[in-house]
Amino acid sequence: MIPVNSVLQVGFFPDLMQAEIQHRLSPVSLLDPNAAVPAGDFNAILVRSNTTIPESLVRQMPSLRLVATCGVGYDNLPLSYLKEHGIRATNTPGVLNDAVCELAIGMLFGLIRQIPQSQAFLKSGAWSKGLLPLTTTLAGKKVGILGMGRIGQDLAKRLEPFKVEILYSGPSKKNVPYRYLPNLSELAQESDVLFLVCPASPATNKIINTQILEALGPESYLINIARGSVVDEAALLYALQHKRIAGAALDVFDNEPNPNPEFFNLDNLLMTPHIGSSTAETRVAMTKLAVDNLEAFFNQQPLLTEVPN
Ligand code: 8YV
Repeated sequence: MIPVNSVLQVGFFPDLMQAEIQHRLSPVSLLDPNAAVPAGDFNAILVRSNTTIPESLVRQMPSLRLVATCGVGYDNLPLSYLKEHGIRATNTPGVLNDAVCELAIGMLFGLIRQIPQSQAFLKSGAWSKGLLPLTTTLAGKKVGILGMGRIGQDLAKRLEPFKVEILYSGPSKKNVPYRYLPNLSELAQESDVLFLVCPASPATNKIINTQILEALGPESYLINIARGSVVDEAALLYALQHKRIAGAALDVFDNEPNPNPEFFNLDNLLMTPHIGSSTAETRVAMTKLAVDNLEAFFNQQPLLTEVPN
């Protein structure tokens, strides 16, 4: 049982997620995380990973003991403040891997086979007048993955049948049958396609910079399904504008939901508005897991998926 008025729900949740929440608890809603906390004695926050919880908000909540974020990423939480004050946090790993990997594979082929450009060509009536430029085959290529965690491993398994060699980088070697390259520059140099699947953290902030993009080179592609902060966007913009890399696919950006409009003018960039986990099944599963964590907390049971902090 989750006590009435014990949970502050911060930010907007789409209908399907909200229905799942209402079914199981009666939160007090605060749409704007920068607004004053409504009167009440809240023990927990429920939030989505696209809403940042400012430290100023949690400072107003002396009884806060748990923050449950609906998302695998938790860069939206003021982790050092939470740690300092013994406030625990949960996220929703695992349940979104399928949706995120499916999008990643879709972006890969959309990008290298130029599916959006091909549809535009067809719809424009140009088919009867000319030919599209030839694209490139994935088979036989090397695919790099930065971040061989849960999602990275699921993505690698899905890539295997495409007859590619899989390489990866990250802070440590994993027990996986792929070649480990601790040096990101070397990974970029060897990869024909480089997927970013690592968590956002101070260590990965703008880790994809000019040097890495130059190492990737004019024949290779970058795909970011992690967080915008992992990429130095000015460097990427330059690399795309000057064809220093072959192309990119981005599901995530700095300054969401208003990415830099200079990205909109590029024909070697495929963009989606952070839809990695946005399937109905996945969003329900994420909400369920977030609420399961709240329930475990209020029932004094072990948390199901606690954020390491
Ligand atoms: C969504 C995500 O943006 O899980 C994450 O970390 O980035 C995505 O699933 C988010 O969860 C929206 O609620």
